[in-house]
Amino acid sequence: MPAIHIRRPWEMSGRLATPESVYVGRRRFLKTAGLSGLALVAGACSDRPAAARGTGATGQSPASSAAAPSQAGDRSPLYPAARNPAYTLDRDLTPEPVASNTINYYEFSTDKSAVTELSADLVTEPWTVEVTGLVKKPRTWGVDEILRVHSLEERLYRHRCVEAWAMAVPWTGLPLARFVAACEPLAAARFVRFTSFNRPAEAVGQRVQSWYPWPYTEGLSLEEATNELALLTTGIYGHPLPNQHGAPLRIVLPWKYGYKSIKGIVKIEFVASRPATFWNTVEPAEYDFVSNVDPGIPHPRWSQATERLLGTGERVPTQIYNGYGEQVAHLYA
Ligand SMILES: Nc1nc2c(c(=O)[nH]1)N[C@H]1C(S)=C(S)[C@@H](COP(=O)(O)O)O[C@H]1N2
Ligand SMILES: [Mo]
Repeated sequence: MPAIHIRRPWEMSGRLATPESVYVGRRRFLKTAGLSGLALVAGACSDRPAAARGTGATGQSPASSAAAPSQAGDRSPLYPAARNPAYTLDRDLTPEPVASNTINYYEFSTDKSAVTELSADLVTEPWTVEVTGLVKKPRTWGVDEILRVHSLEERLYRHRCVEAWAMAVPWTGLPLARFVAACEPLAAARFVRFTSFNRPAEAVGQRVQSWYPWPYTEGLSLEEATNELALLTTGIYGHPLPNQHGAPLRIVLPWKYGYKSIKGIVKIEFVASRPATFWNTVEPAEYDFVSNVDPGIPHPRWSQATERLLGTGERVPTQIYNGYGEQVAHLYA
């Protein structure tokens, strides 16, 4: 760490996690650390109503230093957000250049190393998310409005793709549970359905792979969506999401295979019955609705017993629920 930077308690990295200076780059880290100091001051005298700031589904106040952006498009002062120390890792963080250039995002390409370049021109500002279905508060939200109402936090999570590669990443977002609570689902709502953008003009993978059932959709039970781990995500590595990681809004579900963590969300719908999903529609025998990480259930075409860490290539045993059983096992008892 640079000697002049004194770490605040919320910046402490998880056990064995790589310091921020490694993944952000020293100069940019110093810059963002400075901005974060300003954000702390601004946050303290923010004009957001206290009620609107939210206390989190668990009743704990979110550990965040983030201030509200002053206008649409002004998102970067929110980063880096305060790290929630509850989520620690048993492995090093994946270096950002590795994580950001090995990407599944079929709207752009099935070539993991091509997605970053091909997604660069997706227009993400302005961006709205329609909340609809069985809720008391249906409405269309601008992403910047969401960020004005809800404060952000950073979490270090393991990520496990169904293809048996894995990484560990610092995400920035807000508990999906808090967003869901603000929508006030009706008693009849039992599932949440998420839909990604459908813009073949901007997404070459949607143009040339017309056999896929675009747009990409995913779904969760309401209990899963309101589990503490489910993160409505707007940032990664201490800055807003780049397009390849699902800008400006995605979810992250660290106990499930990566394809459940849908990117580029434009619609969140509360429904009574289990919705169809993209991969389950394409290949139902290989990708089920629940898709929890489970080393004991092989994919029909390969074992899930171990995973390969991006960057080092090291093979490590896969853990049930990707190591998050404490938080989620009760959902499947
Ligand atoms: N809309 C959309 N979301 C998606 C995908 C996709 O193709 N389209 N791929 C999924 C898969 S398989 C994985 S592993 C992760 C990878 O992206 P990440 O590295 O940004 O998490 O995104 C998931 N979300
Ligand atoms: Mo994946």
